[in-house]
Amino acid sequence: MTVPKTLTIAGSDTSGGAGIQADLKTFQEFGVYGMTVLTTIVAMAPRTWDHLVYPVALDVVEAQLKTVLEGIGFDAMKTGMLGSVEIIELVAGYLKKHDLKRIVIDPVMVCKGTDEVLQPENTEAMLELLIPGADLVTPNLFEASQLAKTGSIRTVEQMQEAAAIIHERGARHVLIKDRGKIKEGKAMDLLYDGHTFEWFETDSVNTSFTHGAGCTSSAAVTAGLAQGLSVREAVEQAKQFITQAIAGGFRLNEFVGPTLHAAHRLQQNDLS
Ligand code: PXL
Repeated sequence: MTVPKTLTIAGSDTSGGAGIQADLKTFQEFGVYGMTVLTTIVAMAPRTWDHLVYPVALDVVEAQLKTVLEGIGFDAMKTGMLGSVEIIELVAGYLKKHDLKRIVIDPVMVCKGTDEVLQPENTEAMLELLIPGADLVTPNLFEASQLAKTGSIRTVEQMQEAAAIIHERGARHVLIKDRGKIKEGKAMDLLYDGHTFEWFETDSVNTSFTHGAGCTSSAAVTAGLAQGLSVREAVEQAKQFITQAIAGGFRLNEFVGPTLHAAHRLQQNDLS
């Protein structure tokens, strides 16, 4: 039996719901083998939940990249929080050098709850260095508005316009994800391949326990690509998975509630 191999190049979310933890849990749920290159460690102040972000030293990131890219290989990979322009440059250099395929770029800019980009220079570096080689870019509405340099996105037409602009920057597919802002009560995701706008629509689950949803959804698409699905098929499979994970979202403490990665295999009774 050949086991599909996936890689995530991302940050560690100490609280376990997002980042590399979400990616590995998701890979496991799909039965694919997960590997990691850790770029940043995020800890939280216990009384305020202010995020403390510690980038991993560049030579340590490089040693990890070499381990996987030169020592093992993969069937599909994704990026998450990359932490600094230097890390983005390093990762982009390795992806190019090895002519890698099935690359998902999740353009993480902030953690949930804030609409302020911590490091705007990272957005520019992602646009220049990572988007052009991506098979799929998976921004939420906010990240899409930053990448496309549009104002805030509120309508179906604005979502399509942003997808087209990001596609122009060199991504082969763009998946923009929304929950409730475009159409009340709906989670509307838009996939654009340069020719067709395709909508994936579900009822929006009424919960604020969605921490890590973006990471989980892009990891689910990555797992599908590693299994040999097309981008479209992988997006469809991931949409079902993330909808269930959000439905199983739970309170971790007074500040945060993550999605439940195992939700798709649990009965409704187990979740309530
Ligand atoms: O959800 C965005 C995100 C991504 N990666 C890491 C994070 C977070 C938010 O907390 O900590 C490592």
